Amino acid sequence: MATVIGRLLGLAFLLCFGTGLYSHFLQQPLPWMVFPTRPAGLYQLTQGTHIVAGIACFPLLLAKLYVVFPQLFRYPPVTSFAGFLERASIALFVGASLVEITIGLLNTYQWYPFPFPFRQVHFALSFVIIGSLLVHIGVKLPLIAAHWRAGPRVPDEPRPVGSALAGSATEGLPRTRGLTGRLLSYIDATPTVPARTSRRGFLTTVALGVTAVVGLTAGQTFAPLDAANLFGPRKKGVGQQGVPVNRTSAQAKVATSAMAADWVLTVAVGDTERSFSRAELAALPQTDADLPIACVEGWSQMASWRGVRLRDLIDEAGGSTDSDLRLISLEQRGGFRQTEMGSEYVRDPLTLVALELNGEVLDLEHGYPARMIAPGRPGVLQTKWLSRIEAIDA
Ligand SMILES: Nc1nc2c(c(=O)[nH]1)N[C@H]1C(S)=C(S)[C@@H](COP(=O)(O)O)O[C@H]1N2
Ligand SMILES: [Mo]
Repeated sequence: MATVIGRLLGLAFLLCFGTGLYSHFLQQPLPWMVFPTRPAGLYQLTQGTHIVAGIACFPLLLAKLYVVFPQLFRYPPVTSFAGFLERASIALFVGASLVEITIGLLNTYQWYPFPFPFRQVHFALSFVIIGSLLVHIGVKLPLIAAHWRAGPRVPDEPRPVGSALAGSATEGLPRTRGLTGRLLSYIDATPTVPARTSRRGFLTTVALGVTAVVGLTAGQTFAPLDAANLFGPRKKGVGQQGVPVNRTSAQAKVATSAMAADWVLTVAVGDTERSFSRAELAALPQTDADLPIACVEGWSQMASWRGVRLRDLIDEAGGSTDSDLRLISLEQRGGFRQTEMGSEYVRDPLTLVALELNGEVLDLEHGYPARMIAPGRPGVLQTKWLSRIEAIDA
């Protein structure tokens, strides 16, 4: 049972780790990194998977802890070096995992009751988790190998949950010497604990738990599950122009500057600057694109945008689409007032300086007078209330 749940948990953690790294590097790329801009919903998929797999970790981790619980508090706790490694990696793994998924869940609710920066800690802990998981698997490797070598078990009575996990798997195997032998005998010495529930009942409970927490939140990303989205913090279609708003114009303190009659979007390339009023932007050729807003916090929403192709605007201003860009918002403070965009997004014909959303003039809350919208990018980089676009010299 510990193995079955451990595998599922391992899979969920690997999904979270991979999609998490992708999200991290999109936001903080290394200089040589180039990202795919298509499919347009790629980030919606990876980040939706990240949140869903993370949420599934709650019942899985609790189930795993429940199954191995008696062994966690065995006495004496450590009798050998291998045993020490095993204990230490588990302590680290369990502690770090619980903190990781808890702050991750709180983040989806935009609630930060902890005194440290979320993103850096979530990122750093993921390496602690994967590292301790590798040590854990490494230490258990002899046991895992012995299990596979032992061949298929003869079907017998349903095995109770909470019975000695290892003892049965190594029964009848010849004793080996060295670290492996010490480890096996260490694990074999685990006392058998009485059955607390049947295997089938337990697995059903875990499956129901996973289905419930995933089913009741995944709708914030995966549209077909929208109706069942009871606990996801955002609902599809709720918000101005049918799209949720992440940070409001009031929070960003841009209500006045965004509505100002003399607003212009300045495009700076090399030593030249060109400013476009909203009317001038609207007079340039307009393009329609269906692109999602896909927030790192897990919600996403498809929307129809209309505006000027970014590459046309850069052309118009005399720039090259081989340059990376810096996008600057009217917002004076806040982490997302300034973002950078790789030239792969500049060249993509779906990347727009959007002036309209779902058939109407862009709402102030969605970034009026103009906002960036590009395929395959995290919501945080879809800068609202644009003020200035600068080419970054290579
Ligand atoms: N200037 C600015 N742009 C911003 C933000 C912000 O705080 N300031 N938030 C970003 C985030 S986190 C998301 S998810 C999207 C959400 O866009 P929406 O509010 O139009 O749905 O806008 C992005 N653009
Ligand atoms: Mo976001």
